[in-house]
Amino acid sequence: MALEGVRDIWPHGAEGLPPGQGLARTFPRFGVHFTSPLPAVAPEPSIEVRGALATPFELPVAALQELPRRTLVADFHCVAGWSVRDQRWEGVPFRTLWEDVILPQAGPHAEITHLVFTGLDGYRSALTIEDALADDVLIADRLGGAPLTGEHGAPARLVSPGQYGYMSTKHLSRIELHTREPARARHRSGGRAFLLSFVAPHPRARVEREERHRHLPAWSIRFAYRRVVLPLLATRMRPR
Ligand SMILES: Nc1nc2c(c(=O)[nH]1)N[C@H]1C(S)=C(S)[C@@H](COP(=O)(O)O)O[C@H]1N2
Ligand SMILES: [Mo]
Repeated sequence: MALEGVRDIWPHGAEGLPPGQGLARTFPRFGVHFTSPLPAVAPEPSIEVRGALATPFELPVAALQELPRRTLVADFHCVAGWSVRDQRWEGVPFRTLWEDVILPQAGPHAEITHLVFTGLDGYRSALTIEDALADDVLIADRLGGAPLTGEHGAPARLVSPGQYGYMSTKHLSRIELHTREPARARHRSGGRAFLLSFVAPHPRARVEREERHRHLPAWSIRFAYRRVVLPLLATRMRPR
């Protein structure tokens, strides 16, 4: 089912979507792992917190249940041009995790400017601290009223709906604190990853500003995605 949804994203239903986006019929599993199996999840998974902090620690994913939680309904936008509307995520606002859990363990440290979020599959995204602390950024463990499925990032994922989907690391296993922009913070370029790494992603990736890529103007890449990348993926992404 993965690719069914993005095969015909354009142009129906695009009214009111951000610039350059089309509506996907279903919320696909998408990313640099098109044909990879889902990463194995430990029976009691946890998220490592590392980098520029006094005491690195592990946060059990189960602990998300004990923190102040929030439900967030938001559209989700992939830089390749598909969007889905009104996804209902549940989890802990990242800002709550930051203020209540991470900062108390951080001790004296230089100013944090970036956070790197790594997934069990090795995927990485780097957010500026400003973007990570935005109102609508969540560490989500539920979607649509049910626990997060493997397709959408079990056991927990970052969700930053104001940014293109590549910032929203699935299968979250590590959060790193950085005091400057990390050099190699984006998707790992494995053999299968080239489709998403052939152009440098934008460091902010704000959807409303159409910040798709660091160097290329958005319009130049829309066409390539719609005519080349998505159709290619549609034939390569197999139903599981
Ligand atoms: N761990 C991990 N997270 C990831 C990806 C990935 O390949 N691995 N792909 C990203 C991209 S490009 C997008 S658009 C969204 C897609 O989320 P979905 O699979 O829930 O639709 O996940 C993002 N997070
Ligand atoms: Mo994406």
